[in-house]
Amino acid sequence: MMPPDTMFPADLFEEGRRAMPLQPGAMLLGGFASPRADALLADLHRIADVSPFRKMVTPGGWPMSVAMTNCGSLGWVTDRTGYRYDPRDPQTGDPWPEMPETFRSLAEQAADVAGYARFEPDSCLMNRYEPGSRLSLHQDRNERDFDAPIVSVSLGLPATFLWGGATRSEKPMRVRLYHGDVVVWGGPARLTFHGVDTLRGSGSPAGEFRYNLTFRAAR
Ligand code: MD3
Ligand code: FE
Repeated sequence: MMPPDTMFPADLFEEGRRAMPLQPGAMLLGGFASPRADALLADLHRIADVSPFRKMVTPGGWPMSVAMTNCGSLGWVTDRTGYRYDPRDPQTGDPWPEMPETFRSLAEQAADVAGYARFEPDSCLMNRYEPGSRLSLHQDRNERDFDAPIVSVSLGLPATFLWGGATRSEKPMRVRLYHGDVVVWGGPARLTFHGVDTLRGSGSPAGEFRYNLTFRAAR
């Protein structure tokens, strides 16, 4: 068996993984990250030892139910002054931890498989959900250009992803996302409204949290 990083993306699909278009520009790669999940989680914990998960405060003053941290040259943050990408962790005053090669290669290969060649993420927002956590419907629009896709990797407990339309008023579809699933959002899907329904505990061997990594070209 070759180490995962030397495999071609096509080999991963021959292990029974499936690609499913969700809408034009958006592709669900079921189980794409599964062979590397343990390595991704080890790197996630190493990053969180330096820049811990924390519940950031929205501009309205309420702490989010999702705990977040970042790696890469820019990190997404929110506080009373608003949302922004920041080169430093406001909690430590230091630059965010470097994006590990395990993260970068997975994101680039997933984008490539979904039809977005030469994706160069400079930011990875890491979300940690506990039972009761939710993420309300929103667009990701703090990035400098919307030509680059966003790659999302789900790890741990399953969650129900809310996949809306081009306006907030469209009723979202519900898609279950499992450990190892990867979704790539670009092109006409890039500004789709989306969120995550309240996480339910399961007492399963998947652990007590759901993690989601979102890779962005924030520039
Ligand atoms: C569709 N995270 O961090 S990932 C976020 O599961 C975020 O933690 C969710 O939304 C999570 O901003 C959803 C799937 C996702 C991410 C970015 C998108 C879907 C997207 C950007 C545009 C359209
Ligand atoms: Fe989002």
